[in-house]
Amino acid sequence: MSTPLTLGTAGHIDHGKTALVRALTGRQTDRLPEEKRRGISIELGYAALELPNGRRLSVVDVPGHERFVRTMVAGATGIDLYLLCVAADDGVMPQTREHCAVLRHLGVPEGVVAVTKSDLFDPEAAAEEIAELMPAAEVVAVSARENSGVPELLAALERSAERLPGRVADEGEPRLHVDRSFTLRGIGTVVTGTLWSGSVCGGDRVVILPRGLDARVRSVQVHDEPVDRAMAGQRVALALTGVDWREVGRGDLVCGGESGIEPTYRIDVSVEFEPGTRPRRGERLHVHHGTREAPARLAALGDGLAQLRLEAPLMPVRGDRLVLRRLAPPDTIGGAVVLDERPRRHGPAPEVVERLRALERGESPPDDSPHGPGVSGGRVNATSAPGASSGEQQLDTAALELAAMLRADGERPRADGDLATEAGLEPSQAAKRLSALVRAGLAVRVARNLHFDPVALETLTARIVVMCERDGQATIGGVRDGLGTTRRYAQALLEYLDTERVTRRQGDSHVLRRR
Ligand SMILES: Nc1nc2c(ncn2[C@@H]2O[C@H](COP(=O)(O)OP(=O)(O)O)[C@@H](O)[C@H]2O)c(=O)[nH]1
Ligand SMILES: [Mg+2]
Repeated sequence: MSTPLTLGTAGHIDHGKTALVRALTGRQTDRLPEEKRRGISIELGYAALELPNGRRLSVVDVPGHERFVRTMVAGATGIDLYLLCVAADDGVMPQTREHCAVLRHLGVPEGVVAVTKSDLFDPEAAAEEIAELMPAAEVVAVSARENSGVPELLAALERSAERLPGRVADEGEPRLHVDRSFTLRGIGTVVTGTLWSGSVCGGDRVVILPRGLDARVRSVQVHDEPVDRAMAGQRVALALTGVDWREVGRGDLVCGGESGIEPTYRIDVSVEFEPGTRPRRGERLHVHHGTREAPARLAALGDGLAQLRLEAPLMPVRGDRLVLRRLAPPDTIGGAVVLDERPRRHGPAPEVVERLRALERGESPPDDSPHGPGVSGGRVNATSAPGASSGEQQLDTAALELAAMLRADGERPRADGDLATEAGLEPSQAAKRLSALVRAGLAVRVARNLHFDPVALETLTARIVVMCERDGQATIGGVRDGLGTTRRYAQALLEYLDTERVTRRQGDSHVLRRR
């Protein structure tokens, strides 16, 4: 059996990614009402693709909107090959470039470029721009409307898949970065994601990080079909017992009980920046790993090495790839490879560089010192660990519990007071932890006494923006009905978008500001 592979789409908004996935797989991956009506992808979409030679690929369809690059990164993480779509009439656009940078820094070397909409426009000019941007890639002109170019595209994907080195079967402990969790009647908690390494089968004990929850795998599915064992490279759905579906979500890591992976707030890396985009000294960046992200500051160590000091935990392993994004103006500015996932806090020094270079070569340095503080047994449990300086505050279990509640509440989070009661905290203690979560990017304060999970808020924002684009404006009543929510949430969201300068109030309605 050939090794399982996952294919991810990439490319600017409206460049025909979702239409092409549909032409290839028969599956409509846009599911939200706004996605269907406006034809804009907001969430990740999934489908299975069987190539003519019988090889099966998992397909992840990503959004192209500039606001959703973090969703794109979460979808592109763990993919083996890309399908970059460039519209013949538009050519290379900003998110074409940014998605290419993300793919490069994630280390996805293989894939095919489709010049889409070639029924509308001669694909030649777009093909020339692509040759400059991705000189090594095969380029195929297609039209999803006329279903032309599809056999050629499939053949190019087959060739691309064959060039991949292929994974070693059963490489180590299982690691699955969760992109969704939900509950199914009669089955219970289900999480999905791409299995990065190892294999999983029913009965396995797993740990869910960063909170360190124990669970057991009840059953495993790949593309809606039950399997005995899922292998690295497959998109997998795991039914879990021992955890509620609301306790797990996008950004979490499901790993083997013996993996030894622990959440960390510091990572030593080798970095590479896009031309002309070095971060300013002390600039706050976003570090993306797996389906999770954390704000961080980068301390240069010299010689292309750096220490990332994180404000929220990540769960990387040596050799993993990270994507570095700038917040304002938002853009992907580089990538990094993990050399030490739990270093001490240190600055530039010859012995630091020497040690990291040794790790990079795969050697374990003689003085392999004990790891940094603050985490043990896979659980984050120190508020402020000894050795961590101010500005490197770590989140305690109560904070992570509040974050998990917000994530579970999704589009309708309970008020701050109810969060405190549920967690058994005094309001002032809860407020402190909510502020820490906001600083760490794990919660967003939307109104007095109301916080949202950032992923849920991003989707809601997107849906409201799409409504505004469609109707020219949005009202409280319109948002309430459109989102199927209550007046209270609709009002809080619109006022929040005004203060964030996404929209502007005009009488009783809110209109989009020009970006
Ligand atoms: N004429 C033509 N229109 C297309 C083609 N592919 C997509 N479209 C249209 O372009 C718009 C955007 O397509 P979509 O697949 O949603 O783009 P995405 O944002 O990249 O996923 C939709 O209105 C599609 O119907 C094509 O091959 N030819
Ligand atoms: Mg789309």
